[in-house]
Amino acid sequence: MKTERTLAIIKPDAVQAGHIGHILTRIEQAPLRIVAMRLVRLDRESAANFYREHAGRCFFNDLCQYMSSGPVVVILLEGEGAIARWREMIGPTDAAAAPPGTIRGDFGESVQNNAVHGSDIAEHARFEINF
Ligand code: DAT
Ligand code: MG
Repeated sequence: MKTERTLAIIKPDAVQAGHIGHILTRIEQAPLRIVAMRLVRLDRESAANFYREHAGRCFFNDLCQYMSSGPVVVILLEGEGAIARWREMIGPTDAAAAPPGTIRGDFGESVQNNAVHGSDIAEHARFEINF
């Protein structure tokens, strides 16, 4: 399998709830390599740009509001098949339906407040890392 880079974000709900350490532990135990990491507060415009593929969806405004509601931890990850592996570790989008053992299942609350982001495909990973 080839070495890839992907973007992870610990979202405002998980930062607020004090789950940064637990989620970083999952990353280190995977193991995925942390290449860069930063605590940032996104403004609404940056959140909208980041999620531009969803512009026009009914949940878009709430999503941008939520993503800019508090600090997030943005993490550049690297590892073998990192894109698919990270997606597997985080679980399905709806945290309420995500199985125990997945990050969203263990630390998320709902479809919107789902604790973490992960790039879904290589093309999006490239955009998100540059972002
Ligand atoms: P994922 O984050 O699993 O890649 P996505 O790209 O379909 O999911 O959606 C991006 C984010 O938008 C998701 O993490 C939470 C929010 N979202 C998606 N579908 C939603 C819905 N039906 N209601 C509310 N928020 C939603
Ligand atoms: Mg997505």
